[in-house]
Amino acid sequence: MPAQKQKRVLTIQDISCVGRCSLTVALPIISAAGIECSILPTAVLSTHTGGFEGYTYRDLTADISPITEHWKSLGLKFDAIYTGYLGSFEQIELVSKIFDEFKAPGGTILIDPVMGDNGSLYTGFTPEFALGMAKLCAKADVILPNLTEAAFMLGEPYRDEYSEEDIKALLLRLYGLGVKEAAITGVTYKSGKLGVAGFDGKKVKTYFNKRIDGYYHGTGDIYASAFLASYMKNGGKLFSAASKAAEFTVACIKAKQKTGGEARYGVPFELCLNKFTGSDDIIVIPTTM
Ligand code: PXL
Repeated sequence: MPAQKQKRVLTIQDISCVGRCSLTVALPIISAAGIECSILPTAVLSTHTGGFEGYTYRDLTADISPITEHWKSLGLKFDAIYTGYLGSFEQIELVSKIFDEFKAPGGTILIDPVMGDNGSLYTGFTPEFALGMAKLCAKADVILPNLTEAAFMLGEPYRDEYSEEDIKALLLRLYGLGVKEAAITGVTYKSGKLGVAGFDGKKVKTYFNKRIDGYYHGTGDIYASAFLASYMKNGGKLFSAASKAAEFTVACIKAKQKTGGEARYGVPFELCLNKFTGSDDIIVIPTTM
């Protein structure tokens, strides 16, 4: 039997200590899928910024280069590098170098350009930063913006309504940023439904679920983490990963409806991990690489 190697991911985003988003969801979800998950925290916050007052923010930009220098001395490479919430132009520059230096041959760069939702940017982000993120996307294999992030990255006004044709055109413009594949989340042109629309460089496909009203914090990060896990397991199939991640996210939202609790504390994805690990489609079978 040839030696078998488990896949190893690096995810780069903040640690929001409380509030179930960014690293506190990415690490358990990717790990549950049987993939080794290494982390590079960009900042430590007492809570995320969406709905809490008085949160602390420790910027870790100065630690990034010493950490990556050490990794270089170890000869580390990653089968995928997945970025989420980044806090500054300097971090975008550092991440761009990390892509060049640490992606294993044949590896995947996934950018979730976490910056805003429902037409507005999160606290601390500017339209200029969104354009910086768009530039970084030229190095991505896959990007997963929501409609707000897509509009800001393209320097376009956010609209309250997007038709099917609008979404297709948006996907093509995102592709024009230099990405290989893109999926837009939060697509609503089918009445009573919420979906994701993907473009793999050849065709556009959509996946819709029954729309669940309300705001569920952290579900974008849950979606991206589940997407990555599924994408790595299935050999890089955009549409299948996009729909599996949507199913998992919907399960997490349904669990929140059962447990209740404030939206700002996120959704109880922990209660759904068994579903995730239990699926042959998602567990990673070690590959020869
Ligand atoms: O879930 C996205 C996210 C990640 N990290 C931080 C945030 C947010 C959204 O508000 O504030 C720090």
